[in-house]
Amino acid sequence: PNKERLELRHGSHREGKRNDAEMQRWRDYGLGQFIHWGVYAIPGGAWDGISYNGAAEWIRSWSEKSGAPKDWRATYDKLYKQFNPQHFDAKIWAKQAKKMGARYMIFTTKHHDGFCLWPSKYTKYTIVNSPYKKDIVKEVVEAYAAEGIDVYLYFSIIFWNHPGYRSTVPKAPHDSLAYESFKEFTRNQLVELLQNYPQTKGLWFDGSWDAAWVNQAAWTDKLETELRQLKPGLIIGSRFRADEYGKRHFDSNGIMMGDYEQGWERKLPTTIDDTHGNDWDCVMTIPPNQWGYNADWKSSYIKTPYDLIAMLMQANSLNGNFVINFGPDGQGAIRPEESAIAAKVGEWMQINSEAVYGVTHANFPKPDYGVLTKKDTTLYVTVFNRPINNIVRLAIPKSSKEIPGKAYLLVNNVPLDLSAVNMGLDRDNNMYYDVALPVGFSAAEMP
Ligand code: JFZ
Repeated sequence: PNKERLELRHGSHREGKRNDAEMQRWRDYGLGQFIHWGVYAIPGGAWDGISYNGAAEWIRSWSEKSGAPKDWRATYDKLYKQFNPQHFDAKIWAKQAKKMGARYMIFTTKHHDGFCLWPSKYTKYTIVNSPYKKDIVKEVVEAYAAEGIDVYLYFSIIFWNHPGYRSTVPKAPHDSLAYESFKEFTRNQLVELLQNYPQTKGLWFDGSWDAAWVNQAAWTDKLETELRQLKPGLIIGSRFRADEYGKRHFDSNGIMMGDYEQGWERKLPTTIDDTHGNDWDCVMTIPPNQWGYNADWKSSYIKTPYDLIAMLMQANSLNGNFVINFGPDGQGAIRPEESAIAAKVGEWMQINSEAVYGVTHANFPKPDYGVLTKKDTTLYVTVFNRPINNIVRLAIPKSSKEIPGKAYLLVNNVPLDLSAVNMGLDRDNNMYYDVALPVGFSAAEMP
């Protein structure tokens, strides 16, 4: 039965995909970089020799019940007085991201603790009052823009420290009043960021799950319109606001709110149907779930460059971008282990990036040995499970107007044997082609 469509006042602003140049540019990125940096990088997941059992950027919420030192919050809230990163050089980060092959980056201007890495006029809890003083957001935006990498600003709605912040719907009059001032503060900061950093391509919202925020459908709707007017072409994901029924990401009619789906956090779709035809990206940590710097890197599984490349290709084969997170330390240095991973991914991208940038899903049967991406008349076959007979078989739908003419390896452009195979599967809708892999070229060459 057809479900009745609701008349929504604060639902999605659009049906179907955006088709402007800015959004097409976003779609073509393929690979991005996330950077989580803030005062949480100073403790790096531990204090006084005791480890916090959670994501390092959440350490302020550490309770004494779960082992936090006495007066932990008061200690944390003073950490900005030691924030003076001596190794911070945004140009080094940007060059490394460029070498990795990232075409966009997302930077934490302010995480849940509320510490602003730019000199916001609207709070004292900013970089200006740290010993570092200089505008870090400006340095980052300019360094990445100089490398041709598009910058997106991460902004947490949650601000644990702000007197007006409420996580649940305010009931008492003084709470409502406080929250009104917090809303105005949030709006002012967003306008400030867009005005201060006109190179910004989009905003990446977080912490918008609070009941108090979800309850603000009319106001957040108006704010979204204001931000988009301020910066035509601005890209905002599905994690900004809720409709009047409190539905997030997708409104009560099931239509995505925002320009791309932000629900793929540390997870990936398996089939194209899982994506509902939406634009999306996957943001991924290198450890299981650490975004900010955690000094203890060894006690959890660290994804290998191979793991990340497999995810990158899975994402791109399903029309998504893949974003790898980095957590610089309290001095502003990206740890050597992360730099090594970035370098390895970059080596692979050096050879294979044309199978990543500007590609789309190839609407052919998915092979078991790997994934397919497509650009114009080129089909890219990324092989992760090399067939034991060294033959990669492609199934091309009979309805396809494109017939493989030649095959070669991206690594050296050497032509490979390609032959049409008549499987005699008369009721099958596919034609088959075999590509012989050279025996000397092995998966061991993968990072
Ligand atoms: C949030 C933050 O709390 C975290 O510290 C980090 O910044 C990350 C990128 O975003 O964590 C989330 C947000 C959304 C989901 C899970 C964790 N989610 O939608 O499943």
